[in-house]
Amino acid sequence: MTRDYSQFFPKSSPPKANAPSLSPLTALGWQSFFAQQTDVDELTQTPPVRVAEVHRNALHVRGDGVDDVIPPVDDATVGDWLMLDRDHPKSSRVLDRKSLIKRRAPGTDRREQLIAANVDTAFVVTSCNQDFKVARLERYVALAFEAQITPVIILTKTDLAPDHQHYVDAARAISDHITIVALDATGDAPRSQLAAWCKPGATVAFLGSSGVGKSTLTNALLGAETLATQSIREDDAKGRHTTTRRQLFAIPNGCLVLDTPGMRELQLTDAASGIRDVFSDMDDLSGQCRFKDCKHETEPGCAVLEAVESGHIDPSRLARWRKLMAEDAFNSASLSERRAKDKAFGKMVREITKQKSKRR
Ligand SMILES: Nc1nc2c(ncn2[C@@H]2O[C@H](COP(=O)(O)OP(=O)(O)OP(=O)(O)O)[C@@H](O)[C@H]2O)c(=O)[nH]1
Ligand SMILES: [Mg+2]
Ligand SMILES: [Zn+2]
Repeated sequence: MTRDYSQFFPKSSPPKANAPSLSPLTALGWQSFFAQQTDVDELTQTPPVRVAEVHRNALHVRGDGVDDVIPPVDDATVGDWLMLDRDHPKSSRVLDRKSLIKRRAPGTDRREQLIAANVDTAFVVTSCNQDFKVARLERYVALAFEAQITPVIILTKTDLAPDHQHYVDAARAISDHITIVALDATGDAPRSQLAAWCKPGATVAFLGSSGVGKSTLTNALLGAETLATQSIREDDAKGRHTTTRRQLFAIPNGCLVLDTPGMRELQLTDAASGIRDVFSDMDDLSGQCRFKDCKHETEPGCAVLEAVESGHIDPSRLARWRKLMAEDAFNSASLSERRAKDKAFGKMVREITKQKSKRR
C-alpha cells in the first residue's frame, strides 16, 4: 500500500480559517517551512513529531498516530519538530526552527535557556494592576522581535480596573509595531478577540509573570477548564506560580497554544536587534549624533540627549534603553565566553581520552 504523503507537503499559504478538516500534522502546526527540510525517504524512516512538553528526563512528542514519551534529545525544546528515530530516539533530527524564544537562565549560571520553538505569535500578557511595568513589557517585545515573532500585548483584568485606558496608552507608547488587546480573560471575549492570531495551524504562546491570566486565557481558547488557575495575592497582585511546565495544546479550531509558567526574571541575551526594533526612535536619532560611538551620556552633539532636553523623548525611556543594551551586551559576551570554555573543555577531554586509549 502506498502511503499518502501529500499531507506532509502543505501548500505554502497557511490554511484558511475554518478549514473543514486539517490533516493530523497540520493540526499540530506542520507547515511548508518544515516540509521543505525533508523528503519522502526520510519521512518513511523517521516520522515528524512535535515536542508538546519537556519533562526533566523525557520529551512528550505528538505526530500522526504518535503520542509518545521519549528520552530527551539534545537542544530540543517545546514546539520543536523532530524526525523521530524510533530505534534511537536520542538521535532524532531537530528540524530548523522558524523561530526560537530564549533567555539567559535565571541565577548565576551563565547559560541560555530555550523557552519555545516555532511560535508564530507571542502574546505578552500583563494585567491592569501592579504587574504592569513598561520596562518588563519592553523586554518581552524585544525578545519577540529578536525571534521575528509577532508580539501582541494583552492587558487582562480590565473588569477589575474601570480606569484601564492609561495602561493601554502606556503599552501603546512602547512601539508602533505592536497591537494591544485589553480584555477580561475570565469572560467570553478572549476567543473572538484573539481570533486574528489563533488561526488553524498557527502556534501562539502566552508569556508573562505569574498570575496575569495565561492559563485562564489558554482555558478560554480550549473552551474548557483544563488548566489549574489560582488567585493572586491581594496586597501586591503577585501570582502563585501555579503553572510549572510549558505545555502545547491543540484548540478546537486547529491552532496550537503554548501555556508557560510565569517568569520571575527575563534577562535578554543576543537580542541586540530586537532591542533596536523596540527603541527604533532612539536608534534613528543616534545616527545623527556627532560621534559614531556616542554613548549618549555627556557627549557634545548628541542627538539623543538633545531630544530628551527638548522634551521629545522621555528620559526614563533613554535610561531603560541604555540598561537593556548594557545587559544584553554583558550576557551575550559572558555566554559566548562560556561557550568557548565549554568547547575548550570538551576538546581537552577528547584529547585525554584519545591519549589514554593509545596507551592501552
Ligand atoms: N477578574 C479577572 N480575573 C482574572 C483575569 N485573568 C486572570 N484572572 C484571575 O487571575 C488569577 C491568576 O490567573 P492564572 O490564569 O492562574 O494566571 P497565570 O498567568 O497562568 O499564572 P501562573 O500559572 O502562576 O504563571 C486567577 O484567579 C484568574 O481567575 C481577568 O481578566 N479578570
Ligand atoms: Mg498558569
Ligand atoms: Zn548620542
